Amino acid sequence: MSNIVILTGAGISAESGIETFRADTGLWAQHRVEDVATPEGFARDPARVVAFYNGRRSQAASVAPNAAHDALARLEAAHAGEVLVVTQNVDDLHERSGSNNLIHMHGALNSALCGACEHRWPAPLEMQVGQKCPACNAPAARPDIVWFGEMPYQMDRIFAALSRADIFVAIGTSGNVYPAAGFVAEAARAGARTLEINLEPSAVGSQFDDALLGPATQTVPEWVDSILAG
Ligand code: BJW
Repeated sequence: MSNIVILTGAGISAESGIETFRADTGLWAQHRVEDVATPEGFARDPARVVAFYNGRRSQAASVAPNAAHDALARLEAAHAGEVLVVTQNVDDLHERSGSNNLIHMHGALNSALCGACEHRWPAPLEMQVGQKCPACNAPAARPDIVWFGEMPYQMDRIFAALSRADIFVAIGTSGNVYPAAGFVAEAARAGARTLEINLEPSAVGSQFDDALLGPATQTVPEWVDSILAG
């Protein structure tokens, strides 16, 4: 009975129509990271940041999960051991496909966070700058997103899962952002077999035991079928 930890990145949602970050025409080619994905950028120009995430939230609401998300939900339902999906994505396509054992380590578009008391509540489709927190009334609402320099969520739970993983798979992530890019080394140290699924080898591709190259909507269902076939 194997325990499987799966790290997903923007590539798994690309074929649903959500842009990745580091492609030539991706989000970081259109916006400066410092402006939209740092606490300093939010402090300088909250309207710009709120508008950026409002646009991303409405885009995510307009697309559907694809065969790769569906295959991971199928794996969780049918596999005898633990299946944990750790996603860096802030869209909700994994949960809409039926994945339940899921960690959003970089936050979620559909959540709002109070910058004063850390209360969380469902984000409206259009957040406003200075919206009041329903718990403490401070005008300090922000998108519940982990920006550069902030601590990703549920790291203790992720490292505990990596330490007991038999199989670690990274899907559609470029391996440029830490701590997620370090999970393959952590899993390998714990004795897991490691697999990278991507269009091309990532920045940390040489650290994986195996690679499956191709679009996620084909490669992920193929891999899930092979696991479920035993
Ligand atoms: C397909 C496909 C298809 C396409 N099928 N595949 C120096 C060394 C080490 C670390 C650091 C350092 N300096 C600073 C740091 C830390 C920093 C960091 O890593 N910086 C690097 C840039 C060097 N990290 C942090 O700050 C993190 N926090 C942290 O470390 O806390 C600890 C700490 C706190 C305080 C002080 C000190 C330490 C936080 C990182 C937050 C990342 N946030 C973002 C934006 C917010 C979310 C959002 O707006 O959506 O998260 S950045 C962005 O990158 C986003 C993503 O989740 C993340 C990863 O991107 P991803 O998913 O890999 O996408 P792409 O576009 O890069 O790649 C897509 C891949 O898909 C490609 O490989 C394609 O080939 C593939 N693909 N189509 C299969 N159809």
